[in-house]
Amino acid sequence: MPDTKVNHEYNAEQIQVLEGLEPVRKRPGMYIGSTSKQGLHHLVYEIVDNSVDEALAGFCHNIEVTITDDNSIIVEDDGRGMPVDKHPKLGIPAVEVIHTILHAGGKFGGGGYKVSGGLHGVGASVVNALSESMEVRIKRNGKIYDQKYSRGKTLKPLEVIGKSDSTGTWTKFKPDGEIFEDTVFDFSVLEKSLRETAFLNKGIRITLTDEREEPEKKLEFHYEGGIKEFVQYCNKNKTPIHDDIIYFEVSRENCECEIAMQYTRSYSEFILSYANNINTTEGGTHLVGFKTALTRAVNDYARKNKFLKEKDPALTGDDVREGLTAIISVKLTDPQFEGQTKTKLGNSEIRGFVDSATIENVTRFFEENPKQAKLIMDKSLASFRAREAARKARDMTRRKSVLNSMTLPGKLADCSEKDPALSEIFIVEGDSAGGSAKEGRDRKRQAILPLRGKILNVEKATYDKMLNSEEIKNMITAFGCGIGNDFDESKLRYHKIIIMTDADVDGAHICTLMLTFFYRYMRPLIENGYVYVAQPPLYKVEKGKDTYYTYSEEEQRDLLGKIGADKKLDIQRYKGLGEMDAQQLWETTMDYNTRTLIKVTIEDFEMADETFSILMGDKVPPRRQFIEENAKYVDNLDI
Ligand code: 28F
Repeated sequence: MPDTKVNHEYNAEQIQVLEGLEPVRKRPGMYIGSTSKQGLHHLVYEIVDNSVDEALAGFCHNIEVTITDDNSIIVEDDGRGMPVDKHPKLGIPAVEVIHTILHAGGKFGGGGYKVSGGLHGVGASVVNALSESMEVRIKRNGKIYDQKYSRGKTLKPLEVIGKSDSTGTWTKFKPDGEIFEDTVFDFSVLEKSLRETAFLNKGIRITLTDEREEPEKKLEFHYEGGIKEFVQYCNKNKTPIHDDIIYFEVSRENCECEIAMQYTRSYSEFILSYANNINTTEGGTHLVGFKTALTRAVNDYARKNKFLKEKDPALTGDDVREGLTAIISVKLTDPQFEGQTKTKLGNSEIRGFVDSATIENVTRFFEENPKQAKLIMDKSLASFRAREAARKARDMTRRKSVLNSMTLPGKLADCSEKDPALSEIFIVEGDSAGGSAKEGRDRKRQAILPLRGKILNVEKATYDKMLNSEEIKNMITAFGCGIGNDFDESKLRYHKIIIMTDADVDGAHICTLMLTFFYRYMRPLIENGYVYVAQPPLYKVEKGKDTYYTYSEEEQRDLLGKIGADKKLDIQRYKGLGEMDAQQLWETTMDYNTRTLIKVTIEDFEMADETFSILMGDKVPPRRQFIEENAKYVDNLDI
């Protein structure tokens, strides 16, 4: 008997090969985050990232993404083409290894650094596992190679299907309906992601085509200016306070840092940070390095040039970032992602790297551009002074105990229920509607706070001006949860805050003004789903003794079609809430069993911030265009 013991020990890679892609189909969320729409679109980013890697290596300049009419995706690049030579150990072509073995493609560990990757470059094999069909065509060595797969399985060996004098990789995949409940791609989601990718990788040309449209819709993203143009794009609805976009990039052996920034008249900061093209929404060491260095740079320059006197306290991070739009992008070989959603950069060495890059370059910009530096100093000082004034105003109002007063506003008709989870407050436009709402409501659980006319636009008001607005103070007092840094959700007195305004443009504007206030000073109210918009009826239709209410033009047309216009119809188009009596307002808009409420959610920070800047900022054309495009009532007011 041979005495050699058969070694049944498999190493990790061999286990991976044996397991194939089954683990991916069993727990797709582990690899692409979720199987919702977000996960579906993640498949595209994985494939595009492979082309982006090829571009970052300097071999690919064009990436074309196509949504076909059956919701397949085609991604094509003009890189070198995936390798097709046989894998020494596995005996199959490299392209097949990349598509059928998990974490294959050698993009981990060895070779150049992986500078991109959705959920950190799990790449083509995961997409293959989650697609009912996948095909790759490679132009390389003067030939066109082709291979097809399905649900991670190879359908037939790699074959040559033609000749070509160019190189590149073409991939087509159709997501598996057994994995994804919804396999319809959203053009705007891909548009946003590909535009961002183009900004983050200057010079790359990315096109997105939607063949489901007639004629087909096509967009191209190409930014030689990279993140400088990203800052311009973010500021398109804001007013910069200095001409140049501050830009610098610093490289070191294993990492590079690129930063673009510009101050605007806005009162809020807008900073996006990326690591290897991944949007680090939870921040991390690169963002911390940038923020601390910027605060130091502004304070040092302010003191040195006498913008700050010796005895003045230092400007805070909030002061120096007020109105700042900035893009921080770092690329490194071994990114450590932490946090709830793995979008927080953990590499400690990056903090010092970004800090020194920032202090050096921002200080140099100030010294070389004293006029622009002065504008920035003035902005930060104005923020400091407004904060000081607000602190005094807050102290003063605290003395008057507005912010956490026990005395509720006189105009509030409170409810008797003391459990916030069962209580709701209607913020009603106009005294007459307020009167009907008070009369028609459920006094146990429904409170009414009438608002008189438009409320202050907090997007353009300083803190102390905001605190002087009667309407704003009434809402702060009625809600009981405080604002800004003092916000305490546990003190919220109502778990439904329902905005009830007229179904016309004025009403929409008042609703937006209120949402702006909530977004800027009580953002968790929106983030945690406490804010709703009431849906009053547009029409009342009476036919004989029957009364119907409709809530949209479409519903009205359907109703008229259904009940027919044979007998006399009495149709009333509601111009405002005030035209309804208490009973009608109750049964159409407030009754728990018959009303429709729209929950307000923040779909994503950028979109919300852009929307508020368009609607509430100081540039008129974008606002007019936005309202024209969106004035019709949407099903779910996703801001
Ligand atoms: C539509 C999707 O996937 N493009 C790609 C390349 C090029 C090379 C490559 C890819 C295995 C471990 C290195 C070619 N020649 N588009 C794409 N283009 N992968 S994926 O190599 C993968 C190797 O890492 C390539 C010489 N070196 C690299």
